[in-house]
Amino acid sequence: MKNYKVLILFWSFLGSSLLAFSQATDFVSSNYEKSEYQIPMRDGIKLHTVVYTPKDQSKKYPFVMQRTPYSAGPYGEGKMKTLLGPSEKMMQDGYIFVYQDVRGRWMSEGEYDNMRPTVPVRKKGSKEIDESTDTFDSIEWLLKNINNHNGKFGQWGISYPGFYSAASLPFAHPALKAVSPQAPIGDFYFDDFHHNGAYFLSYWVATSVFGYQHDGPTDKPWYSMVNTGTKDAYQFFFFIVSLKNADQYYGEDNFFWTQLKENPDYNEFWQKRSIIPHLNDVKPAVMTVGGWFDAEDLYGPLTIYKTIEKNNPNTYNTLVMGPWSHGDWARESGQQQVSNIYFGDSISTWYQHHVEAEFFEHFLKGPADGKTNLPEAYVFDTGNKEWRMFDAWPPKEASERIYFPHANGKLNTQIPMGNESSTFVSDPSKPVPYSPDIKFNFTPRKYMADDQRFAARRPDVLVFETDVLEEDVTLAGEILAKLMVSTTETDADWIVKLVDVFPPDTPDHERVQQGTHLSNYHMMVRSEVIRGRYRENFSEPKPFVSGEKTSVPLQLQDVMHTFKKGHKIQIQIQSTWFPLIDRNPQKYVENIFKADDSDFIKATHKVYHDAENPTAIHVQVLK
Ligand code: PG9
Repeated sequence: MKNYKVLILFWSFLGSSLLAFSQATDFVSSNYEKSEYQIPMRDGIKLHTVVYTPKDQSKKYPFVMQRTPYSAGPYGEGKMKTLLGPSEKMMQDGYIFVYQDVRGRWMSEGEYDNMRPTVPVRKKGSKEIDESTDTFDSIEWLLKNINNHNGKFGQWGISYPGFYSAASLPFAHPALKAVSPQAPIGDFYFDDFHHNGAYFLSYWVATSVFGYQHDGPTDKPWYSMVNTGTKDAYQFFFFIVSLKNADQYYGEDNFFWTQLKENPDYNEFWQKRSIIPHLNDVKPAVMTVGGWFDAEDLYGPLTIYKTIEKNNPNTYNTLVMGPWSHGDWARESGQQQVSNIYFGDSISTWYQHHVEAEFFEHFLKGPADGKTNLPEAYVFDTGNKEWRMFDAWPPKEASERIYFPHANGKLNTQIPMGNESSTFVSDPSKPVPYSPDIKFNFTPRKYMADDQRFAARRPDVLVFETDVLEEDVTLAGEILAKLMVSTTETDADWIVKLVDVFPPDTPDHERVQQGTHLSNYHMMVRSEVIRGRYRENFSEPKPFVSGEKTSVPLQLQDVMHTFKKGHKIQIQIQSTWFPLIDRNPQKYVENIFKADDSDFIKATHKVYHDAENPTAIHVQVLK
């Protein structure tokens, strides 16, 4: 009987999906015309640009553009996208939607450069290019060559397209009025491929996509993914041991793999690729969007928003942070859920209609006076599961609180007495998994709210937790872990996790994954790593002195989370996180990408809880 039911469910799902697909395609082809252009940039390189214009020519429309490395296709006569723009709502509202292959990708000419550096100064008549000049030249051409527009441009994009949106802000074209960088990459040393100097091994397969130059405009992929031969990433990378053994998969022709290996420190190569230093004199209105459980780009949205706010006090600049994984806000699954945590129904649709569409409507079709009905910060409390509105982010009304881990496993606001410490053996040959699941993904995702009991019960993960809370505790804003540590060796990674421990009587909902329950669930709220050699300076690595008590400050990304009465606040500290990140040999070597297998050694680490200079977790609390 059960199989019969599954079969009915499958066919009805398939039927409704096909219906939705055909309705969407029908809507686009019934209401929009598509045309394709090779737009010349100031240096002569042509960028392939696909333009969808409303058939109803009774009114003039603004443009809304996306620049992407992931293809502006489908290409060719009569082949249409099924969805135009950030949402169905905006597709139905009517805009001229523009999709462009960025330089060096797909049907565009030129050479690709990951996170292409922004040219810091504009010299009149110069042929120097960057993503901002390519956007400027494209807007200039489209204004002149596309009919029936109202002279205003918007831009949006998620992830890499989010970076291209943010990269359009320096020296923006005057017609560019509204930009929404969504999960934008801010800096590849703190987003995606690295966090604080630790290489994200979980991005290794993606090096194929961004590591090869195409031979010229093409509508077919020019790269291929590595066949790893297994669905178990932990197994695959475990047997690779040192990253130099991965060279068998990526040769010299993978320019990005070479760049990653040759630039382990935060040097000029990465610094000049960050968009953060260029967010001055921003003229367009900006609405930055991100997800609290975005495993790919969380540094980007928060840092871009804060930097624009700091450098451009008179610019319309707002932030939306929802209960989302990477890009969830662009799709509606009905029930918004990350890992096993359910946040509510139709949250993405509500955002698309009442936030995103409002922003673009106001600045591209409306009064554009900044008097939107939107707050400075629309932020979802992932514990109370409700939206909050603030007139600043982080909220001015939050105050600092310091939690101290103690040798007895407690976490509280009492400064430790005495000279105690917690000790564990960190063994690269038995690294702590970053997830309880067996998988091999293109990029990490689900772990951001996974149950952390699998780790808490290991001897190489230190666990500190409060007593059961007698009242709600709301964390809102930045978190700084001031670790006081030592190691018997000369290098170490430090991972800190902030965990919400649910009460034992928490009931399951029907979509909890097999093998766990919400009873006593250890929900990951926030986590972060620092490669210890960069504790003083990301550009100047420094070994540890064996046995010497050392300060390691670790900034975790912001949170908005209420730990409810009856829950516990838990901190976990560990030194391996595999294969989310690569393994630290724990013996200091010049470049970990080139370590020998024999360099990987066990180490005994200490975390200090002494009165003089204790390990401390600084949080911001909303009363
Ligand atoms: N930030 C995402 C990513 C960049 C590079 C490699 C893999 C993923 C993204 O653009 O989706």
